[in-house]
Amino acid sequence: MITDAKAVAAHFNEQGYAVVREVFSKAEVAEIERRLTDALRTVVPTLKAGDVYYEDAPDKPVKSVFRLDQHVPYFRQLLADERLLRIMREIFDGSEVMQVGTAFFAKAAQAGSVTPAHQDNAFQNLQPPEDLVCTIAIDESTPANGVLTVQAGSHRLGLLPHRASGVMGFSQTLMTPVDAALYPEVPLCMKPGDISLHHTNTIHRSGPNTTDRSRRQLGLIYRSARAKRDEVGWAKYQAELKRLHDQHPVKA
Ligand SMILES: O=C(O)CCC(=O)C(=O)O
Repeated sequence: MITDAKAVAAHFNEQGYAVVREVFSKAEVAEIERRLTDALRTVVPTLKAGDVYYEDAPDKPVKSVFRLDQHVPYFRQLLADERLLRIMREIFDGSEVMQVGTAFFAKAAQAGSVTPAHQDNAFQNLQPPEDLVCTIAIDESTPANGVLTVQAGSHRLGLLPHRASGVMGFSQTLMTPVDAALYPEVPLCMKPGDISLHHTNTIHRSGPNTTDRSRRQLGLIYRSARAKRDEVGWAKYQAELKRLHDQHPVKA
């Protein structure tokens, strides 16, 4: 239960991340899981490159799916969950909260691949950087199945230089690693129904899934209405994305 949205916002503002336990009940997680399974069967096969990515493994399991909320009303409703919006209003302190969209990360059993270290703002190009991902755990996450790992306090560094990663679905990675002694790595180990939040400038990464069980997480992206896109940075990122997609067909 979220009892204190102010405390969550204070931790988030200080550390660039927060974890809140048991926000969604078992029944709610089962419903999210059912809707995802449904969408993976009906919607995902129709999606264009850039909205879905597959792992480079023999059976090509789904790696990530973006903007499902534009296809399935259930996911739009999930973005409007009042428990989550209460936290967002505290974090974005007085600004209108934009419900931007969803990002599903499947991290399939034995096939889920590495997410290179990055700041989401290298993709989003927002100023001020008032944007975050609220991640709902569908499966338990552990170091062995590729837990999402953040560097505490790194959101205060601003947007750092990135380079092309060559990784489909995460086309940008940090140019230079940031000292983990100064900005300690925190694995956001979660149980189904827990949520985590990370700031758009918080450095994060995840390892491969070496286990027999998936590590599915559904990200919900929220933004303050104050955040505006830097169109030059955005155009540069879009060009890099196009180059990557031209080189790799959807199920490559
Ligand atoms: O699930 C992952 O490994 C990466 C997730 C991520 O990069 C994000 O939510 O911004």
